[in-house]
Amino acid sequence: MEKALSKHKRIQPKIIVMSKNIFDHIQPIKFLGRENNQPLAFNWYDANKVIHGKTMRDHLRFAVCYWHSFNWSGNDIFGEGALNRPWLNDPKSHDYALQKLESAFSFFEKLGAPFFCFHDVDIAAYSHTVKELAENLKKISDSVAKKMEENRIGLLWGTANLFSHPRYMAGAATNPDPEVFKCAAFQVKNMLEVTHQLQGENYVLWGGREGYDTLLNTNLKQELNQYARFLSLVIEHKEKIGFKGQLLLEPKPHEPTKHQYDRDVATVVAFLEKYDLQDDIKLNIEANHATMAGLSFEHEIANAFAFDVFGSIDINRGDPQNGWDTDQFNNDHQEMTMVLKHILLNGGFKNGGFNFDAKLRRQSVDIDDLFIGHIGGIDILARALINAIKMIEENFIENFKHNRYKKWSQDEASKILAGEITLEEISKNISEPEIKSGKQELLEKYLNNCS
Ligand code: XLS
Ligand code: NI
Ligand code: NI
Repeated sequence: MEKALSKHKRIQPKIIVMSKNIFDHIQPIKFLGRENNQPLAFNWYDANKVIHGKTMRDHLRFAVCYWHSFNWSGNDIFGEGALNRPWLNDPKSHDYALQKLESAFSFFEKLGAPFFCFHDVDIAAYSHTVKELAENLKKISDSVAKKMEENRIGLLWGTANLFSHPRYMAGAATNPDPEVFKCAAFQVKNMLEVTHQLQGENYVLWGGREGYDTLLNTNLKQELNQYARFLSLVIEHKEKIGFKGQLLLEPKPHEPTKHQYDRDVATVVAFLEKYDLQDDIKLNIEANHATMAGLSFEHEIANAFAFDVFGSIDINRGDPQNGWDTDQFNNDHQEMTMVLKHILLNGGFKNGGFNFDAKLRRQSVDIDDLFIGHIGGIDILARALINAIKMIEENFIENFKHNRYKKWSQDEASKILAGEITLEEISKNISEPEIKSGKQELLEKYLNNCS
């Protein structure tokens, strides 16, 4: 994500009183079917339609994120704010935080979002000290709870921003200075408690600056030990307060640091195992982070299921022409079909869902654009869901895979897998195997026809 609060770049026209929310003129978004070409309507996502035993809403469990949609002014490293987000004129004001809340919930409701996600600093009035941030967060949390109840919107996950403030420039839990570790611990304690109060389904710990810029000044092993200790403290506190949600780490290979410790699914699995954290922490997998790591999004999902660490998804995409976290709205229904297939075959989301960690382009200055971006992304998910269910029901690919591995469930091979046969015994009964086609082109042809 872009840094949530870089107040110096945010130059907006001053609007002193905001009596209405900025989405007042938008009607609730409806499903109008595939032939309709109105921009403010769903073509594929029919929330209450039951397919494969559940409504589309319950399959996808999508969430809108606060930071990109309501906390980002459209600034980038070369340019100032360009988007109309009036409440960002005075980030320190509690009233403006309330106005942001009003507009955000109006957006969620009109879009029909069942969930949202936020960082502590996204929702509370800006403060430079952690103590004041804690007060501001406390001050607004009841209003958030009230809005959630009124609009029947759930919290997919909460998280603490441990990367924007300069105190975190050398990491939060992995900082050489224990005072920074303590500030981070304080922030996570508070945000975990607020997430609990709001009945969040998960709590995310994205390792914002847990990594290094150069090994010249970094004790990598010491930092990993600190990180693991930090996570253990969070697990203990979660149990103490009785929070039933799932803790999630979010892999990312680099940005903002040149190397992030939670590089990818495999790296995080090794870390969790080494520090014996694997029973308490699962993963929030982000599409754009997977591709930044040189892996496909589907690979990261499949790997997470293989290692039993799948939790939730941050849905977005990068741009193949550059290597950074552009966080664009997802637009590849074929890739998403494969992802949905993995999720469905593994029993669907439990606590997780699809969080739109996606943002508009800086030139998308119309208020409608925020709706259109989300509608497009949700439609891709719905289309992929329909395709994946079709593929599962037709059973062509799964049946092919089943046959490809079926000898492993028979006789001698099943005993090899069960550990009942030694290398010597295997060696006594050898014959040359039959050479068989992997049928990749056939399977690709099938996938093309399905999606
Ligand atoms: C940044 C991450 C961030 C997390 C939440 O790249 O995706 O947005 O999801 O802290
Ligand atoms: Ni990201
Ligand atoms: Ni993310």
